[in-house]
Parts: sequence; C-alpha cells; structure tokens
Amino acid sequence: QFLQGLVNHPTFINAEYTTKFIDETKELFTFTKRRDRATRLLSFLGEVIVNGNEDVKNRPVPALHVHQPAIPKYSAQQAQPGLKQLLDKEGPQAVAHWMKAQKKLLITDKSMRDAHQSLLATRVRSFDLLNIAPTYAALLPDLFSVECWGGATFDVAMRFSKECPWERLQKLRAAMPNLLTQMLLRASNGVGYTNYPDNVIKYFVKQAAENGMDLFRVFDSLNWVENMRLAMDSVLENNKICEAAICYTGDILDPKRTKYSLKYYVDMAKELEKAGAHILAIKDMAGLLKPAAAKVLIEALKNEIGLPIHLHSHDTSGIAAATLLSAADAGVDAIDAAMDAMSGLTSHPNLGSIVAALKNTPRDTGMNSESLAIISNYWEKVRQMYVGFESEFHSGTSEVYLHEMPGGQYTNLRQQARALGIEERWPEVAKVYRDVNEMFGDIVKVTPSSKVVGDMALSMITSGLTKEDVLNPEKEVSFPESVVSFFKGMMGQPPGGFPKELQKKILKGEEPITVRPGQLLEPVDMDSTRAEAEKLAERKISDCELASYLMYPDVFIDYAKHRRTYGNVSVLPTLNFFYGMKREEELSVDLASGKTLIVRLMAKGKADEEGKREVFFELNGQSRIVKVPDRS
Ligand code: 3PY
Ligand code: ZN
Repeated sequence: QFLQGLVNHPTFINAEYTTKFIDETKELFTFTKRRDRATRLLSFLGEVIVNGNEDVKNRPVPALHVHQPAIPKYSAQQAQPGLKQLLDKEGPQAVAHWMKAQKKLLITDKSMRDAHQSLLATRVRSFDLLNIAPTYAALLPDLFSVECWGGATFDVAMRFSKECPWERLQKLRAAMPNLLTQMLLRASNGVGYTNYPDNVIKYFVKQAAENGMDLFRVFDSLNWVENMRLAMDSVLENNKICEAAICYTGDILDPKRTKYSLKYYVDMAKELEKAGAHILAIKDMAGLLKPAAAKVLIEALKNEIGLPIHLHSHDTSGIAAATLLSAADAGVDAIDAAMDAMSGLTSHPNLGSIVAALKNTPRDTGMNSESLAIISNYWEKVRQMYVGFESEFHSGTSEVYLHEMPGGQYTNLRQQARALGIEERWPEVAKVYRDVNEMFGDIVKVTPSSKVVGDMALSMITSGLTKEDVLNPEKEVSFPESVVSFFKGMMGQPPGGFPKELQKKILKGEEPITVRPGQLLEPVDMDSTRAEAEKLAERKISDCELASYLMYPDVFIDYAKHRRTYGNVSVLPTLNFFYGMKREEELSVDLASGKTLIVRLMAKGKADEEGKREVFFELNGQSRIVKVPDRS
C-alpha cells in the first residue's frame, strides 16, 4: 500500500518531489484497511444469503434440479486459425472479399448478445459466456462471427450483473482467438440511449477496438446516415470491420406503405457503401421482413451494391427462418441466428436447424451439427438458471406486423407495463404503440427511437389519453422527457422530417435542431472527466473504465462502489450470485490470478440486537464469519 500510495501520488507523478517528500507526506503512511478479495466475496455471498439478490426478488426461481452446467472439455489451444487471423494479417477489406468469394451461407451466432437481450432481459453473465467460449473456438471454426458485446449488454453488465463489460470483452477475446468478435454499436448513441459528443464516440470505439472487438455493426435509430458517419469513420480509423446497418421497417411489398420502399433501402445502401462500409447489414430488429420481401430486397441489393450482405431478423412472428432461407436463395452472404436453446420468439431463428436445412444444398454452411448440439446443450442448461428473467411469451405472434416492436424491446416493455400495474392491458399497449408510431410520422423503431415510442405509449395509457387528445392543440398533455428530446431533434432527423403540428405542441415554441446533435455537443474534457470519475470511484480508473463513465456515469460509479465493497463478483457461479448458498454447499471459486477459493456455508445465525446476522463459512478449511445487517 505504501508503494501504491507513493507511485500514485500527484507530486510523485509530476516529478515535483524533493528528497524530503517521503518524510513530509504523512498520507503515505495512512493505510486504509483493505479487505482481501476472499473477504469481499464472502461478504457478497453473506449479503445474498441473508437478504437475497435484489435483481431476482419476486421473480420465478429455478427448479430444484437446475445446476451450473458442466463445461465441455475443449480449450482454445485446439482452435484452428480463422477469420480473426485473416483480419489481423490482411485487414478488414480482405475479410469482405473473402465473404463475397464464399458459396456457403455464413452464420453469426447471436447467443452471447442479442438472444439473451431479447429472451432473458440481457442478464446472462460473463461467467456463463466465458465457460463456453473456448468450445466455440475449438468446435466452430466455420462460424463467421460471434456477437458477444454491445447493445444493452454494456449497461446491464454494470447495472445489474455488477461486472465490468471491458473485462468481459478482454476475456472473451482471449478465449476465442480464432473467431471474429462482433458488437452492436448505436452510432452516435454509443451503447446508450442518447447522442454523445463526437470525442466520446471516437474514444469508445478506440477502446473497444484495442480491447478485442473486430466487427462493429453500426446503426442509427432513425436510419440517418449523417449520424452514422462519425462512428463508421472511427471503426475505419482503427482498422476494424465496419458493418453499416440499415434498419428495416414497414413492408416493401405493401403498395400502401410507400415511405420505406425498395428504393429507400437501395438508396441508403448506396450511401453506406460510399461512406466506407466493408459489409452491409439489414437489421430487421422487429422481424418484419417477410420471406417474399427478403428475396426482392436481397436480389436488388446484390445487383446495386458491391458489399457483402449480412441479414439479421428476429423471430417474433415465428417465420423468420423462412425469411433467412429465402434470403439465402437470393444470395445473401451471411445471416444471424442463435443456438437452438437460445433461439425463437423475440430472439433469432434456430442456428442448428438452418445448418441442417441447408445440408447438401448449394448454400451448405459446412458447420458440424454435432458440435452445435454440444454447445446448444450447454445453453439449454444455462437458460434454466435464468428462469427469473424469462418472458411470458410462449409462441410466435403475428401481431408484431401491426405494432412493429423490436425483439429487444418487446419483453422489456411488457415488464415495464407489469411494473406500472397495466400488464393485463397488454393488447392495448401494443395498439397504442402502433398509434404513437403513426402520430410520430411512421418512424424506424429501434433503440433508442423505440424507447421514445414505448415511453409515449405507456404514458398515454397511464394518463388515459387517446390519440385525438394528443393531437388536439387545445388539450394540455405532459410528454415524457424522451419524447421532447426526440422532437427537439436530439436523436437526429427521421426520414421525411417530424410531423410539424405535433412537434410545435410538444416543443411549446422552442426551436428544434436540424443538424447532427454531435455537432452541437461540446467535446468532453477527458482529463477533468477522469479526475471527476476517480474522485467519485475513490480510485484510479483505467482508460476502458473512463469509457464506461462517459457512457453511464451513475451506473459506473454504483458499479465501482459495489466492486470496492464486494470485489469481482463475476467469478461466482450464477446460481450462487443470484441465490447465495445452501447449508453445507461447497463452492470452488477461481480468482482471476489462478488462485482457487473453496467456500463452504456452515450456518446462518440469528439476528443480534443490532439486527445483524452472522454467516459462518469455511474458507479453504478455515472458519470465517461475516456479519450482515438483516434487511429481509
Ligand atoms: C440494441 O440497440 O440493443 C438492439 O438490440 C437494437 O435492435
Ligand atoms: Zn436484434
């Protein structure tokens, strides 16, 4: 501690010290009592044993037979070199050329990001991802990429799982050295819900690139290419793969939905190609692209642009697999799917079934079905541990074509409706969501624009407002903050602009902006922001952690406080993280340094006069007692 205090002291860092510095600097000798890692983890376990984990309170609990799944015995050393090596040696353009030269249909596995974001409220922890990652590397060399980061996972990792998203990325990168890692980046919204200053986005992309991200799927929630350029350029500057996405909405085959026509998509694709994309993604976040439309769209894009095309479609309707197969027939280069046990519903079509369906056809993926089964069996067991986060949906729903909610939002909005006590009025929520979209001028609905529509729908229902009330200039309406910000132009410009009358009513005379929000936002002063974050976190922070603070200041500080108190809880098995330990249960915890702790729960005492309970553990054979205030 003395040495740490010395080398971190500002006088020492700035080389402003004299020979008397050590003698005169008393604070170097005030040592805070630092609890060791084992004690901090025992405190966390004690807390969960006595009070439970807030995140699973009032949620269904796993069945008695559910246990932490065994890890298939494969290691990254067994991995054959793959696309990651091609990217590192020959650059992103070489990967794009390689894609176009393939006859086989390429597949991205979404299980580690979008699938659990869409099925399990984004709760799958690093522990469960890292246990299977070496098996991906060893058994799935034919996988095009593994989407494992970005989107909502960044926020949820810190906010609920109390872990560092950057450590997740670094460790996944190391565990899958041959595979391309992929992330979802919301362009100028980073991995948040609002536009950030340009230097924040650049900084974030640089950190992600340096810490193991290979392929960045970049989208804008209003399909505004102007708002994508900065993020795309940042990816290009870091020599990583820039996959620019068009968000698909509407129905190109419906002659009445003229706003999002085939021409609209082809024109946007050309703009993105000109802007320097290596790959074009069609991001069908709600699963609205029907099989016949997919054929028309992919054929047109293949004719009009030179980029490889990567199709993403959620299975909310239950027929997205037909869309992917139709796109495969039309020549799409790559598709997204999820391991069998993590597929279907608001997630993605079933990866194993697509591989099987294409066997012995011109688009045969070359992937091994037995390997996929090993990995899917693992996911099946993982999913059982997260039963608390499963949604109420048990079947596909054709209603999605009416409300057009993205897969990642569907279950979330339903949970919000439950929290507001209006869950039984779900069909009404869906209908009002559709009305809001119409009032807002038929916009692309994907994070964060989908949140704006969802916020408005919930606010209308809870305050008993109809569409007519909202549109009536005479009727006083209080609009959610996100709606006001959207109409101010703070998320960018939607195609065709804003509905003018409604915009006037919402902004109450304030002028909206029409330029890129990033152009108006002051650049962040990185040095003073770092100093501010370090003061609040009460320690030095890494460059990555600065990026966390820039995206989510409060969430990062709460996480840092949790980490200071309880240590790195991501090393705990999932059932113990959520549900503590049973009496006599023995648990082996691998700390990052390779040190193993053997923890046994011996007993839980009664509350003392201060309301504290003693929890008796055995740690590596020695008894340890933790005192926890009983708040249960
Ligand atoms: C996200 O932005 O997290 C999404 O998954 C959007 O589809
Ligand atoms: Zn998605």
